[in-house]
Amino acid sequence: MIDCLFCKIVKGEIPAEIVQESERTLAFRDINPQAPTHVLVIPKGHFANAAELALADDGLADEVFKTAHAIAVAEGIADTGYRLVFNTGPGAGQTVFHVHGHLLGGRGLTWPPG
Ligand code: IU
Repeated sequence: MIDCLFCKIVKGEIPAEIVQESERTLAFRDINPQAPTHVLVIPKGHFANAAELALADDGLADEVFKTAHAIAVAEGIADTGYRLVFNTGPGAGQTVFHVHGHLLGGRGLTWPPG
């Protein structure tokens, strides 16, 4: 998608601190981190949100989940606990409409979220 910020990151047109890359997924650090570990995990292909991704290609959603967990292990937060959040829709705080999982950890996380 031409004007999609995360598609531009996938194409290397906008810089990002890449954490992990596979044929179909990309993970990079959030520019405005909300926790010591705050990584965004995305499919390289454009899907607006989590629902669109799961309906279009649930195998790819699976890859996104597995990538997030692998990064949690690599960052040393898998045992203490981490949060994987997919804000879906403006009412839930989604601002970039290319599906992304926020992997958050490295500090205590309270519930419910704001
Ligand atoms: P949201 O769930 O759509 O609100 O999350 C979008 C995230 O993308 C948010 O945490 C931003 O800090 C992050 N982000 C980024 O990492 N790089 C960018 O160039 C831009 C936003 I714009």
